Amino acid sequence: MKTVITYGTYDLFHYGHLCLLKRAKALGDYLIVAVSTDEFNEIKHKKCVYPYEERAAIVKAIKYVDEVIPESSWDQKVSDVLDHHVDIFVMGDDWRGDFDFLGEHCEVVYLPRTPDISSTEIKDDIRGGKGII
Ligand code: C2G
Repeated sequence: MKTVITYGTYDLFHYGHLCLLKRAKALGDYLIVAVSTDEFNEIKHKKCVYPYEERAAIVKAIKYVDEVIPESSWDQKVSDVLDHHVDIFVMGDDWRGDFDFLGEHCEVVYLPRTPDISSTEIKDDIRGGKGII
């Protein structure tokens, strides 16, 4: 059984997230998604609309996802890969190169981002550019 892991904020779940998770699952048999906690998002300077519990529940409901774990620090990836016997680490290619260090523990795959969609753009669209949210 091939285990795949990926990490993300997954706020305002959108088609780009879905495409990433679908392709990540297609690389193996079991997909773990580490969803960043609200506290970790503070560190990432990412302001979320949905709290962790809701972001994690939405990701867990996606049929490609087998397990959701919290991502609470930048430094947990090596132990996650070892603890969960991960074979493949996957991220969108906006992260290309950032996680190559994991290559000594598992395969590292960067997948092309889905163009023209992001949680930030969705927020801007809803705001209509007025920044009211
Ligand atoms: N993604 C994508 N296409 C988009 C938007 C996002 O393929 N149009 C991918 C990202 O590359 C990432 C995943 O979807 O692999 C989740 O994206 P975010 O929720 O924006 O994750 P991010 O805030 O980049 O957090 O330790 C890693 C971080 O937790 C990643």
